[in-house]
Amino acid sequence: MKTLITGGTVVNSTGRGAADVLIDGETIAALLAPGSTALGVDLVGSVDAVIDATGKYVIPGGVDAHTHMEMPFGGTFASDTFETGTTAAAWGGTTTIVDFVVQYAGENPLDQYALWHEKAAGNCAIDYGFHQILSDVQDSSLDAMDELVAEGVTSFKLFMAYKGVLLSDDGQIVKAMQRAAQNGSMIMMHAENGSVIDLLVQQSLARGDTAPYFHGLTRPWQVEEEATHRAIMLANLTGAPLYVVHVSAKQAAEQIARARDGGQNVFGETCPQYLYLSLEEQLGAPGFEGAKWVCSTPLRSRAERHQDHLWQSLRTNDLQVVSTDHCPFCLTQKQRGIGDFSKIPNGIGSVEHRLDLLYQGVVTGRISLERWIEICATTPARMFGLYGRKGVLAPGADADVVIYDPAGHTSIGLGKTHHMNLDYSAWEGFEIDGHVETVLSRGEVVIADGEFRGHAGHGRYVKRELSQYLI
Ligand code: DUC
Ligand code: ZN
Ligand code: ZN
Repeated sequence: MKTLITGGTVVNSTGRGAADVLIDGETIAALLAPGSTALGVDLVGSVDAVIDATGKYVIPGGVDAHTHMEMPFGGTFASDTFETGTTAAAWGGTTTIVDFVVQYAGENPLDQYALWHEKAAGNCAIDYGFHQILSDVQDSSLDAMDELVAEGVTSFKLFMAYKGVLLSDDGQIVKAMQRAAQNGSMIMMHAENGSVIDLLVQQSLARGDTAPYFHGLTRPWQVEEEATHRAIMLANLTGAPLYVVHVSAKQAAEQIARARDGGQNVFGETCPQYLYLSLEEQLGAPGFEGAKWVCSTPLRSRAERHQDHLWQSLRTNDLQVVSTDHCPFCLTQKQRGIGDFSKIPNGIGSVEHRLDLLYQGVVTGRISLERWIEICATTPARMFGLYGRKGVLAPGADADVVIYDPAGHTSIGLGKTHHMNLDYSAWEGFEIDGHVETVLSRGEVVIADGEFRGHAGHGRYVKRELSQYLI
């Protein structure tokens, strides 16, 4: 099957230009000067399908490097399955996710890895890879790391919070970092000081401060900055590369910037919720409403201008990636925490909206068009060993292509554009300049004319290489 996308402006992280895109089977065959006779043949007549992208951007499919489909958490499971979550991702122009295999204390990492393959295989609408969460790191976890790297799981998330559930102490973190330094893998860090949070939570509940807002107040920026700094120091000690996930505090971003300026292999990710939403407006919503936005790290104060600082850090490359940390829980699940915010399952659902939300940064002049592609597709692909196949429109790459209409419009919310398995939208009422019009995954049209045309099982496991930032 050959497809020709004509008349559009191709945008890669390196630049933009008018070009036609020729797709042969699952991969991109050529980028051609506009006009179907560029090779001296009538291309339009020789292909099976022609897609007119006149006036549109033709961009690489988004790579969301941080999702939690079906994650067991807080006594329940994230509400999107691999099928519903990857379908919603496709609607939003994301064509690859990297999801987290969860290993809780006491579980075998390799068994969990096999379990995640069972959950995902045959169910995904788009391609997927895995990172592995390691909790309470043991010596056996270290050997598992080597085996997992051989399986294409080349990054490991450790937690400095959630004691007794996910947390590894500093000695355990150092052991895992030492192994990562040896086998070339990336350490991803949930950087919050868990002991301090646990104390502040106890004190808050004892005072009767039980509403969702206090989730934010008991995880203040100081615990994020401190843990980020500690993680950077431990990475420095061991020589391991470090990728700090879901950075929300400007002070944590500053720690990352400082480490990078000092020459260390430290990288930072933020998420749309930290760029747009706030402690005051969302977490502080009346009654139990704020539970919709309980996630960790928490939303930060707008008065303290964390959001502006994160946008700036994205523009200046002090932060490199925007992922979603997609971890949706329905209101019925969030209600476990009525009267005790610490029982609200942590997470926000955004996998469908990342490209649209970040495109608003282009519209408002915060980032360039090319930077939009870089932070949403190219860098996450390169960071996690997918580049070449994913994150770029070039001959030989997988034909994961989005046709984005800058003159289009997207109204986010339930009953509008919402395909996540979630009974509310954390983004209700957001009006987007721009629209994901057509999406191809490995050459197959999965979204077109306002319809999902893909199918569960199209998405394949992608065995990742080592981070291409370290070679
Ligand atoms: N943060 C969340 O909000 N949800 C899942 C895990 C995490 O670290
Ligand atoms: Zn986390
Ligand atoms: Zn996460």
